[in-house]
Amino acid sequence: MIKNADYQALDTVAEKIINGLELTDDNLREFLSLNEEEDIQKLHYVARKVRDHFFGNRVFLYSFVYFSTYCKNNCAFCYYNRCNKIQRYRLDLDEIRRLAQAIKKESIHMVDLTMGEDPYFHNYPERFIDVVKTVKEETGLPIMISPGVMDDNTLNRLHESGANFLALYQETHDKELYRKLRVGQSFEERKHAREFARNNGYCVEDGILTGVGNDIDSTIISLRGMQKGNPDMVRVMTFVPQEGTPLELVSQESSLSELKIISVLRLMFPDKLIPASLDLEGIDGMVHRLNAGANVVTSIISSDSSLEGVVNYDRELEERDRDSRSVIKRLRSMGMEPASQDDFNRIIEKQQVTPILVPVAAL
Ligand code: SAM
Ligand code: MD0
Ligand code: SF4
Repeated sequence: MIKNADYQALDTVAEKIINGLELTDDNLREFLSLNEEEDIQKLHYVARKVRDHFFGNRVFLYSFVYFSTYCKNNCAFCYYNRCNKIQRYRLDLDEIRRLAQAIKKESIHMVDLTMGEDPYFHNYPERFIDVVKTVKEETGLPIMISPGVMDDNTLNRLHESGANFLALYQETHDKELYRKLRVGQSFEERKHAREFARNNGYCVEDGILTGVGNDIDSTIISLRGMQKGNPDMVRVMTFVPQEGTPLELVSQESSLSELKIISVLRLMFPDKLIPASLDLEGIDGMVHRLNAGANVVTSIISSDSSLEGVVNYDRELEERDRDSRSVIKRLRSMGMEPASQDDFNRIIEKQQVTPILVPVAAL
């Protein structure tokens, strides 16, 4: 428990962060090394103070549509890597349209269209453009795309078709660790796609994994790497070992480290979007992540959905318990509320008005 005498000092730290104080690497190391429960609670308290200054008790909600689990890549951490002998699916346009009609009834701010790097779409990008157009038509909502690495021209065409947000997580900005995680995938290409999108009208999300061989120094490299990219949204997810993958025998880290990193992200990105993913520990886990300073709930799936999450804590459960109604009920029990759609649209539109850097070649 935090002592009353400490609150004033903690409020002063929060004030300084709100007024632009930047954390040093020593600060990051100190916060990431915290072990005592009381000290960790103080870190979460300051993170909540900073978040509440910019967002109040308002939370954003994203629904998650994993519309194809085929993938040509071989990420060591991912259940859907091409070498894993699993059941896969690919939704057709009618199924996606019906899903979008159902999503329209949920109270969410954005639809996250996610796929593996499925050659069916990557080799014929107009197929993915049709998916984005269909979901935009049916929902009228902002759209996040999580397609993996796409070329500049395709990103521009997707933006013109209604995609507002690109989620493309580096996993780590520590190049040595990157090579072991995103096997055979170019670090620079992945980084470029996010930067190109950011400079051409998209909001972008970067993210890292923890519990995947990242020590504190490696984590600091990733935090600074994300900071350099100036993303609109930043995330951290605890690595969950997946059957049939090269890292399946790694023991899963507790979420304590993820919660500390969420709070550190809040202190580094005071007014940005930071998600509490339902994929890891569902709605109970959401509470801890919001209390650590997150302000978005992601991976919302309707209770009768048979679609995958990414990590799927609830794959075996009869009924998914991560629909928007259950999420909002728990939010309200914490004194939090869904934000308005206007609040969210203002964030998206703010990105649109930033100067679009015209690639030199086009001058
Ligand atoms: N194929 C797209 C891509 O790789 O960018 C989108 C797929 S999904 C959104 C990919 C993300 O989920 C990864 O970038 C990683 O951050 C997260 N993820 C995948 N497998 C995971 C696991 N086993 N544990 C935790 N996070 C995982
Ligand atoms: C989530 N399952 O937010 C989703 C996924 C992709 N843009 C997001 C990792 O947890
Ligand atoms: Fe494919 Fe994405 Fe999974 Fe990597 S993380 S194997 S690119 S679905």
